[in-house]
Formats: sequence, C-alpha cells, structure tokens
Amino acid sequence: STGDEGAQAGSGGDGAITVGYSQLGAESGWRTANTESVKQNLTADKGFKLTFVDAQQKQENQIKALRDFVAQDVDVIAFSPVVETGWDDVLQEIKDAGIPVVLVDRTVDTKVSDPFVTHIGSDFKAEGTKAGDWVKQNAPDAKIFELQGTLGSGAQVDREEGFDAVVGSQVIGKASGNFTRAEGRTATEAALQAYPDMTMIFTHNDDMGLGAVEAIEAAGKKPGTDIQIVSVDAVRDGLQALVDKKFNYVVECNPAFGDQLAELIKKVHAGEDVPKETVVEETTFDQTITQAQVDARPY
Ligand code: GYE
Repeated sequence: STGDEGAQAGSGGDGAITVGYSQLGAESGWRTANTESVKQNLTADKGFKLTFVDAQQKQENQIKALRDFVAQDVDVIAFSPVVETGWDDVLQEIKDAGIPVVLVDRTVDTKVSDPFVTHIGSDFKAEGTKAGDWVKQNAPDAKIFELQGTLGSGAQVDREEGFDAVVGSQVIGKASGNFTRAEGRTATEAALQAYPDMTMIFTHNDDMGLGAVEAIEAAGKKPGTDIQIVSVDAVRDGLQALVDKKFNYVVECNPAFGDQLAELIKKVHAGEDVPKETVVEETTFDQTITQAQVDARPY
C-alpha cells in the first residue's frame, strides 16, 4: 500500500475496508447469533477493519455511534436500527459526508431520500403471516394475547401487521416485552391477570416466549397445552421448547447472514451494483421437530 492511503483518516492503511457497525443491542439469542455472524465475517483476514458498537437498545447511543463513524470517516457504515423513526438528521449527516450505508436487519422510516445503498434482512411481515396462517389452520378458536417486540421497531410493526391481517379478530390483548426474556415474563404475568380467558400467546420472538413459559408455569398452568405459544426466531432455546411441547409453532428468523453482508459491503465499497434488498431464507418448525435437529442448531 502507498503511504497516501495510510495517512487518510479512517482508512485501514493496508487496503482494508473500514466499517463502522452500530448493533442495536444484545437483547436476545437471535441478536447474539447475529453479532457473532457479523464479527466472524468482517475480519481482518477477509479484508475489513471493523469498529463494532452495541447500543444497548437505546436509539441515542446508536445516533452517537453513527456520528462517531462520520467523524472517523469510515469507508462504510452498517447499522441495525432499534426503531424505524428518528433517524432523519443523522442519516442526512452521513449522506452529506458521502459515506455509504448498508442497512442490516431492521428497517428505517425516514424523510431522507436514498438513505441507504442496500438492505439485508428478513421479511418480517411474511413471518407474521406464516404465524397467522398456522393459527388459522390449527387453532381458529384461540383467544390470543400478542406479546409485542420493541414498539416502533420494524420487527414489531411488520410481524404484527402480517399476523393481524390473518387472525387479528382473535387477538384479545397486546403488550410489549421489548424482545427480552425478563420483560416477556412480566408482560405475561400482567396479561394472565388482565385476560384470564386467553388460550394462546403469539410472541414476536423466542426470548419473550421463554419468559412467558416461566410466567405460565408460575401461575400453575401448562404452556403449550393450557396456553399455546406461537413464536418467531427459532434459536436453539426456542426449538428446545418446541420439542418439549411448551411452544407449538415457531417461524424462523435467520440471523446468520454475515457472509452475505461481507460480500455486499465489499461491492458497495467498490462502487459495484448491488440489489436494493436481500431477503434471507427462512423456514418454519412445528412439534414434529426432533431432539437431534435441535441439538444440531448452531445458535
Ligand atoms: O427477532 C429478535 C431480536 O430484529 C429480527 O430482534 C430482529 C429481532 C429478532 O431481538 O429476537
């Protein structure tokens, strides 16, 4: 490499692509697996110099990290927004600085035009629809409490829209558990009091569903039987609950797209054409899943 490159602010100095990555938090098994996949693929030997910052589910922390990345003049910014709105100013600043943005996992809702080059993640609405279709087929009389993810996040808004479009008339109550096990438990404890006739929980992720299992068992009821649980993610703990017949159905949300992300970032940095949208592949699981399949789950 020439001395010039090394002197440039934010440059890897050795031809490496400098990436500022703002992860929204470490709230769930999904997120942990996603962070691992990102870190495993944005490595020095693959040509990256990664600055990774965890925002602990606080938008203000994410905005600060993004501004730091602008100040450092990184080559590419990648981020996973905790909620959809509130990014206008910082996205405009990034755009003015000429730094390309790769949006990861959750989506943004902004007035800034062309705020990102490319987005990679799941079709959350399709996930909600798949959950709704299962309920319609298998439990058309269920009285459903919907355990929502972080309010205003793409994953919450779209899963709810997809699910409610199919079986919204069966939903008797909703509350957020912020995608964490602890808050999923407390939200379910309150719901068991408020909606004593509920027969099903649709949870926007496995971790909250596992918190719900604790609350249901503490109330002397049987999860999976007295109160059915339909979930999203399919991390190993969620699939274990399915084998144990405490969950009834799980829609997969795939966190392991770090390799695809690395390829996208390389192309974006090189100025090559990339698709506006990359939707990761996902499946569904019911109680026919075997213990061997669960044990083989990588995350
Ligand atoms: O489903 C949940 C996590 O945005 C897809 O965030 C992600 C969601 C995932 O907290 O477990």
